[in-house]
Amino acid sequence: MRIALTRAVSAGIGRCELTHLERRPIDVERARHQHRRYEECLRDLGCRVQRLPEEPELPDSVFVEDIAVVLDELAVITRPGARSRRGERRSIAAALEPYRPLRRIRAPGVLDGGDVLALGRDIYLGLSTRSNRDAAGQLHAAVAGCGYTVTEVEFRGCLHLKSAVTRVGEDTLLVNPEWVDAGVFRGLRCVAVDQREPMAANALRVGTTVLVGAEYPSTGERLVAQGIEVRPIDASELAKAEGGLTCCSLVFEAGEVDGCT
Ligand code: CIR
Repeated sequence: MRIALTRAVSAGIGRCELTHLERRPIDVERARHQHRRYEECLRDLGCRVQRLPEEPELPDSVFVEDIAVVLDELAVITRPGARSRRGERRSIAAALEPYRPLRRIRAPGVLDGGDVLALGRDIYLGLSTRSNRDAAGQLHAAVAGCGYTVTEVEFRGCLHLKSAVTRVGEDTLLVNPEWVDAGVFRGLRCVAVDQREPMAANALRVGTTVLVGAEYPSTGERLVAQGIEVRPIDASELAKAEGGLTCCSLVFEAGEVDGCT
């Protein structure tokens, strides 16, 4: 069974962290409506949505992706780069514990899940204002026994690595080439976003379907032209908090896989 772990939008989302965006008022009810539609879409694609209750004191807590890296064999609870987000860990760890053995990133490491792009056994970690080399070493130590490699990636212009690149097919990535050098991801086909839609690269693949921001129709068309099934989804209010489509869920199979040393 495929689980999608989510969390209700915080009443405090207007006080979210912002790095590359100007602060604009966020309509909480509109954000909640969009978030519920997002969850419905995940359900429709066969996920069992497990929604954690709202955390009014944790403005960014809807962006659960940053708090854990869930692999088939284990989950790594991160140490978010923004101090204001560290209180999000307790409830995410409790929610994941029934499904996976847990490992943790510890100080001085910092890591946001949005910087982690796992492609099979190849894990790419974006070095950013939120994720550092110390955490890359800790992540490597946690997962090497399961046969994963961790490659550090430089990028620019956006918050997280997955703002710049996400997986949209078995061997296909959606990339904003202004923000990351696609040559890093050897052997994979890259589809570039329409340059008028720089934020479009954060797409969420569930099974063989890809959720793409409804605000980015031209990039969506590029994916359709590649034979990819696309679901446009409006997350424009959450985007004001600098969050995209991958950020709002942790999607994983319920059953863990044994066999790591
Ligand atoms: C933050 O700055 O932490 C939030 N306002 C946005 C986090 C978005 N998460 C993601 O891209 N994985």
